[in-house]
Amino acid sequence: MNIDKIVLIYPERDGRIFGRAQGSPYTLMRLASLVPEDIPVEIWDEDLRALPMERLGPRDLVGITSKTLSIEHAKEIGVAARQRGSLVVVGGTHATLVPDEVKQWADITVVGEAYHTWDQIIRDVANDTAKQMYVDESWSPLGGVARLTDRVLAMVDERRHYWTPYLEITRGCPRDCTFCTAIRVSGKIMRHRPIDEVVEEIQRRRVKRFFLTDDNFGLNFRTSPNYIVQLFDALAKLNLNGWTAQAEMMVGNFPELLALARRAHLEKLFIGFESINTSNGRDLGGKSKGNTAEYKRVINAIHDHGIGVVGLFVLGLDGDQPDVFETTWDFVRQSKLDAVSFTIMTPYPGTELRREYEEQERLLPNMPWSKYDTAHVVFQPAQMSVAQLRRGYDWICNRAYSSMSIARRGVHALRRQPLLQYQRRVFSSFSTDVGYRKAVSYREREPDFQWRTPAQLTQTPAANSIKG
Ligand code: B12
Ligand code: SF4
Repeated sequence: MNIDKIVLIYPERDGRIFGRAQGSPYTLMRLASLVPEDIPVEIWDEDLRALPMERLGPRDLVGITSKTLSIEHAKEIGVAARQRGSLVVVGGTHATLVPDEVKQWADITVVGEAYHTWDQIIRDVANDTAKQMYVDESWSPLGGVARLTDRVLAMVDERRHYWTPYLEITRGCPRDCTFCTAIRVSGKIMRHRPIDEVVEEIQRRRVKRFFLTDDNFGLNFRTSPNYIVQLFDALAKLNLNGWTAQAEMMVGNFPELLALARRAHLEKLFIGFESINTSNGRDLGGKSKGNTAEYKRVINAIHDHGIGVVGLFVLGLDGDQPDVFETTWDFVRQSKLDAVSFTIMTPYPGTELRREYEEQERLLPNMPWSKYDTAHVVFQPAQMSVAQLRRGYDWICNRAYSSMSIARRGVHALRRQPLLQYQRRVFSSFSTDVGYRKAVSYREREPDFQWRTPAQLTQTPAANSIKG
C-alpha cells in the first residue's frame, strides 16, 4: 500500500505533572528517526494529550510500543486503529516477551530491538509483502543506529513538553537476575554507543539534563573503564545541569571514576540494592547480597564525591518474612539515601522467576497485566500471605512517601551540594521521590489503600499494621 503516514503511539499511563509529561518518548523518537524522510511520521504520546483517532485512515501504519502493564490499553488502541482500517504494528517489551499473545490482535508483531527490522517492515508494508512477525535475530552494534533526526526533534519539542529527556549510551547487562526482563529485550552483552555520537546527540537536542536508559551503566566502571574515562572527559566539557544513571553498588569501589563522573556532571546514581535480606542472593544475579554495612559504605563513598544515591528495593523475594518491611525501613531511615523506591517483586513474562512461580502454582489467577506495575501483589509470596505483602508495601510507602519524609530526604540531598549549586539542584533534590510517590498512586486508587497521617502512623505500631 502507499503509506499516507506512520503514527507511533505511546499508550497513556502517568499523564502530565504540572503541564508536562514525565519523560520524553525516546523509544518512539528513535523509531521515528528510522522512517524514510519521504514518509510523514507522527508521534502521539497519550501521556501528553488524547489520541486523535479520527485522524487515522486505511493507508496509515500505526506503531504501538508495549510494556506489560499497559498492554491491555495498547490493545484497545490497536483494535480502534484497525477498525479505522489502519495497519497495526506492535513492538517493545511485552511484544518481545509474549509475541504469541500480541499477534492475536496486531497485524504485525515485532520481537526485539527492531534496529534490524523496522525499516524492513516499512518497506514490506509499502510493497504489500508484510509478514505477521519480525524477529531481530542478533543484537545490533549501537554505532550509527537510529540517529535522532531534526524532523523528530522539532516534532517532539522535548524541552517544552517533558520534565526528563532520556538518553541511551550503553545497552545490555551480563548479570542474570531471575526477575529481570531488560536482559530479554536488550541482551546480555554490554554494547556501547560511540562517544562522539552521544555528544553530538546531546548538543543537537540541546538538553541540559537527562536520564540514561542504560540498565546497568555502572557495571561499565569495572568492565569498560577506558570507555568510561573517555566518556566522562567528553561530558565534562559540556554545559550540563546534571544527569542520572542506573548502577549496581560496586561503583563505590571506583573512587577515581566517581571523581571523574562528578566532573562530567553526574548528579545521581540509582542503585539496585534490591534487598537487605542476606537470604535473597540467588535472585539478585550476584550483584547484591543484603550486606547493609556494605550498602552504607557504598552510599558514603558515592556521597563523598558529591553524587546523590537513590536506593531501589524489591519486596516479597522468597527469603522475605513479614519483618522485612520494618527492617528495610529501619535501614533506609538511617542510610542517608537521597531518594528511595520500593517495588513489589513482579514475575514478568519471559523471566526465570515466572517459570518457577508457574511450576509452583504461585501466580494469582485472573490478574490483568495492568496490575503488573510493581505496586500490586500478583503472586503468592513464599513466607507470608498475599495480604501481608500488600499491607507491608502500603505500610512502607506510607512512611517513605509522606510529605515529611520526602521533604526530609530532599533537604538533606540539597544540603550536600555546595551553596552555589542550590538553585540548580532544588528541582532534582525532590523530583525522584515525587515520581516514585506517583508510582504508588496506582495502588492508592484501590479501596483498601489509605494514606495515613503521621498521627495515625504513630498510633498503629508497625508490627500490627502489617500482620496478615
Ligand atoms: C527508561 C525506562 C523507564 C523510564 C521511562 C520509560 C518510558 N517512558 O517508557 C521510567 C524510569 C519512568 C520507567 C518506569 C517504569 N519502568 Co521502565 N524501563 C526503562 C528502561 C531502562 C529503558 C527503556 C528505553 O527507553 N530504552 C531505550 C529505547 C530506545 O529502547 P526500547 O524502549 O527498548 O525500544 C526499542 C525496542 O523495544 C523496540 N520497540 C519498542 N517499542 C516498539 C514499537 C514498535 C512499533 C516497534 C517496531 C519496535 C519497538 O524498538 C526500540 C528501539 O530499539 C527499560 C529497560 C530496557 N532495557 O528496556 C525499563 C523497563 C521497560 N521498565 C520496566 C518497568 C517494570 C517499569 C516500571 C513499572 C518500574 C516501576 N516500578 O515504577 C515503571 C513503569 C512506568 C510506566 N509509566 O510505564 C520494565 C518493563 C517490564 C515489562 N515486562 O513490561 C523494563 C523492561 C525494565 C526491567 N528491568 O524489567 N522505565
Ligand atoms: S543487574 Fe539489572 S539489568 Fe542486569 S540482570 Fe540484574 S536487574 Fe537486569
